[in-house]
Amino acid sequence: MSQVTLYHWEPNANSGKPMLALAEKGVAFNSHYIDMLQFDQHKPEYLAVNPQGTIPAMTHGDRVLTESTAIMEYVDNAFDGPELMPADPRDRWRIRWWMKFMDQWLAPSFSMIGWSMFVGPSVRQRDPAELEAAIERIPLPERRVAWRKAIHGSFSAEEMAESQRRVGIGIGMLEEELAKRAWLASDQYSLADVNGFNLAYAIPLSQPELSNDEKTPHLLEWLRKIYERPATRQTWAMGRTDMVKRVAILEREPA
Ligand SMILES: N[C@@H](CCC(=O)N[C@@H](CS)C(=O)NCC(=O)O)C(=O)O
Repeated sequence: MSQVTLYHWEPNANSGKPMLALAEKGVAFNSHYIDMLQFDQHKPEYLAVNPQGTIPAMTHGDRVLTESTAIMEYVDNAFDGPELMPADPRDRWRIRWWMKFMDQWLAPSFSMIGWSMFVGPSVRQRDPAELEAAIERIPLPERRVAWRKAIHGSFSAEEMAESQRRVGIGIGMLEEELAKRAWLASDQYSLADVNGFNLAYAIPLSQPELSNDEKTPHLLEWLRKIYERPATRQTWAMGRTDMVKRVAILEREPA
C-alpha cells in the first residue's frame, strides 16, 4: 500500500479540507505540519514538494497532489470508505457548484478577514528586516502582496468592505440552501459539506450579528452536526493555534 503524506497547516480553510476528507474516509496518513506563521511553506524542503509554496499538498506513493478541492476529490476516488460524492448527476453538479462558488468567490473574502485579524497580528511584532526577507522568498507574487498587507495592516477599507459584503451574502445563501435539505448540496454528507465546514465553522463567533440561532438556525444546526462527527473531532484535535479553538463555539449547551 502506498503511503499518504499530507503537508498541512491548521484544520482550517484549505489545509482542513483534505485533512477532514482523509479522516472521513478512514485513511491513515503521515501528518507533516507546515507552520505557516514560521514560513515553513517557503523553505526548500517544502518547495521540493510544491514549488508554489502554498499548502496543502499531498503525496500518495510517488504522486504529488496539490489544490485542496482537487485533492479531496482524489481522496474520495482513490480510497475505500464512505462515498463523499453521491452518484446522482444533479447532486454531483450541485456539490461542484457550491465548491466552485466557495473556493472562487467566498473563501478569498473570509481569507482576507482572517489574514487581517489573525495572521498579520500573529507575526507583525517580529523583526521587520527578517519579515521582509521572508516575504522576498515567497514564490507567488500574489502571496507576497497578501503577506505584506497582513503584516502592515494595509488591506484597504474598500477591499475589507467588499469582503464583508460577500461574507454577508454567503451566509444568507448558506442559510437558504440549508433550509432545503439536511446537508448543503445533497441528501448525503458530501465534499461540499467538508469544504463548507472549513470555510464556515467560526462564523457564529466571527459574525455574531449575521449568524446566530435566531437569524441562521439551519446554518448553525448544520455546523453543529458536522462538528459532532468523529472525523471532525479527530481533525480539529490536530490544531495547534488559538484560531482553530474557535470551533468550540459549536459545542451544544448541556440539556
Ligand atoms: N487554491 C489553493 C490555495 C492554497 C493557498 O493559498 N493556501 C494558503 C493557506 S490557506 C497558503 O498556502 N498560504 C501560504 C502563504 O501565502 O505563504 C488550494 O486550495 O489549495
